Amino acid sequence: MKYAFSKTFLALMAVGLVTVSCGQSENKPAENINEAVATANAPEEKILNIYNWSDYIAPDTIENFEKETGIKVRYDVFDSNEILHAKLIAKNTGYDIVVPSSNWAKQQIEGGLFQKLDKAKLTNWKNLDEGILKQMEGVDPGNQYLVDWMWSYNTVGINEDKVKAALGDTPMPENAWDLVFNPTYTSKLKACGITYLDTPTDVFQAALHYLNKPVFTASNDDYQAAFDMLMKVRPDIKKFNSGGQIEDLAGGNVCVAFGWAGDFNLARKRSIENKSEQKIVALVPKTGGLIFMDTMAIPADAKHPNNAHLFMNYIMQPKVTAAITNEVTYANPNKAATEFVDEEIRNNKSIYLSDEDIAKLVPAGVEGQEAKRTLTRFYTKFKSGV
Ligand code: N2P
Repeated sequence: MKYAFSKTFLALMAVGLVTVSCGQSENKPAENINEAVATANAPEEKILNIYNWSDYIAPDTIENFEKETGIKVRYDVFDSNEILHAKLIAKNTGYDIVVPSSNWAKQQIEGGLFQKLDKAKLTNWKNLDEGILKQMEGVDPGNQYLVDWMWSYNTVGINEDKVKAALGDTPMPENAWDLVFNPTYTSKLKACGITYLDTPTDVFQAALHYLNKPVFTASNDDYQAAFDMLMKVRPDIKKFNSGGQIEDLAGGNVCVAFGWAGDFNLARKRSIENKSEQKIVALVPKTGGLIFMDTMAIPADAKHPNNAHLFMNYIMQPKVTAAITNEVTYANPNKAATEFVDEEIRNNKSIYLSDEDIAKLVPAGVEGQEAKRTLTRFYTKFKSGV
């Protein structure tokens, strides 16, 4: 694969994603036709409230949008799907755009938490990669609710020099996941600092993958096995922290992380910018990582849906999306943006993966509610370490 998703990748994304009809309830009909027309045409106040992942945008993305449109943006950030999901189900988030990962978005669509996109307002839709759109139908039939933001995968990131020094005579493992899940390695790496994402689902998905078990399982025994394995490395883990990994790696505070590949590349970039020059690398495990795709959606009760559409359409401009990729080192789903992506990023094989590596990624799936409760219970015990 060069600059867009390959067929292999797209086929993978589809596996495990069951097409379902959406459960969005219809809005209460307007009393009469005049009222309906007035509502549709009512000018919105020039405000837009966005809730996105931390470190996921270029410095001038919002500023340029505000200049172009006169719309004032409030931009808040979060670090886990769990946090966003809890807000969405409580309703009245106050946000007009949120950015869940696609597997979480599937459940949110089914739960009626989003409103349909008005494609007539999204004139830049044509720039999106057709293949991705097709695969997104696995979570969003007819591409009615979601617009891709960026994609990457969960994996292991290292500070190469510090890890080699901490391992001493022990060679690097064949399987990169050993660095965070095998006590032979973690006991040595403990000295330079191991950090994990602080989300129950991400940690258990990766642990199940390492154990060659189904990643999106309903089996209590599977979660128990993952928990037992995780408890063996628990004493060696220094931190549970999602959004802070970039800074921790770039500052040399930790040497190994279980986290997002994009953030590891960004940590390397930041360490070059701040002249600490840490050799931070996103490893592409031979056994594969776990793919994610983060998507923009408009909450059902958003107060500024028209402004939300304007923002989505603005983001879908090739240069705007490319500038985000160039800043945050995540691959984007905009085909027309590729020519504006820095060559160094386009050629980075841990950002734009090879076909072979893509074929090894674990496709996004969804745990049932009961399974989520089980793994969250196990996670809490694991994190507390008792
Ligand atoms: C960007 C975080 C990516 C989020 N800093 C993982 N879904």
